[in-house]
Amino acid sequence: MENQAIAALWQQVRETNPLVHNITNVVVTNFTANGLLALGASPVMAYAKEEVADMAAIAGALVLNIGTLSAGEVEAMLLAGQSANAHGVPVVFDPVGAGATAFRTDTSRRLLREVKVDVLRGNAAEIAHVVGESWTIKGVDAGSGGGDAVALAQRAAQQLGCIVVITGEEDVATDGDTTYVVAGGHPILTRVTGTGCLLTSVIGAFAAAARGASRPLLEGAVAALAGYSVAAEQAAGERPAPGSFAVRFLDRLAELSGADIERGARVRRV
Ligand code: ATP
Ligand code: TZP
Ligand code: MG
Ligand code: MG
Repeated sequence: MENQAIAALWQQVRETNPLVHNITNVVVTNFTANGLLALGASPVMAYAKEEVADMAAIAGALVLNIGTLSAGEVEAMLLAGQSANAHGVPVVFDPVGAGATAFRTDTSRRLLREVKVDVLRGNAAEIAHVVGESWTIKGVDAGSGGGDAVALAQRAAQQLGCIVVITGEEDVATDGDTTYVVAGGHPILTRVTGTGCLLTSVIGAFAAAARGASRPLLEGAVAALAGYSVAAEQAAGERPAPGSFAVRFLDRLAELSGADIERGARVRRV
């Protein structure tokens, strides 16, 4: 995928201002809404089972995130997901902490069984546990499992029949057939909570934009990863610290130009 096509999708998000319906966790709600607004998307958080089907039906994308899940929220996610499926709205899923507890692992598998998920995004440990493989995990953080993230993503995509994105020092995005690796970003991202969750919602915005532009969803996911990494590098600067980085990162998401992406995006097909 060429950097020019990535820049065009960033432009598409800003021009089309897609509505992204998030059912996400209490830790990252505000950061996610601000990140999507900075990007040029339109966030909405709606959780009540009385309304989630209606909201998902009119959204450009639905993002499900089990970071602080409860039984009632899982019920709402199933209703929202099934409504999104019925209306052709792309669904992006972040299985936060899958593998850390049985409830998270079982819920992730149930959502993937009962909702047609278009893009699954997590760290390597989460994705491994969703598909029944092992990887060390510590709470909602990936741990230092080691292993081949590209091969894991490809196996998961083939098993689940969806696009799988595994993030870390380098990010992988694959539909099980075509695979991209995105380099860049900055380790400071791991010291600000919600940077993974926001990325999942940003992938939601790009899924909506890709669909609107009749581009493959895989390209949307890759464009999200690549621009996000460039924005993080710019925000980190010389001596990054978590608090000021979080603020500067929102600014860079808002101001990232097509030229920045064409110069800075580091995507390779493997
Ligand atoms: P974890 O809980 O393991 O931190 P996460 O859900 O927060 O996972 P990350 O894997 O941290 O998600 O990904 C969030 C963003 O941080 C992505 O853009 C990813 O590329 C970036 N990132 C993570 N680790 C690094 C690193 N060591 N160097 C550069 N970028 C990184
Ligand atoms: N606990 C439950 S959800 C959550 C924490 C700390 C946020 C995780 O965010 P991310 O983006 O996966 O780092
Ligand atoms: Mg992280
Ligand atoms: Mg996460």
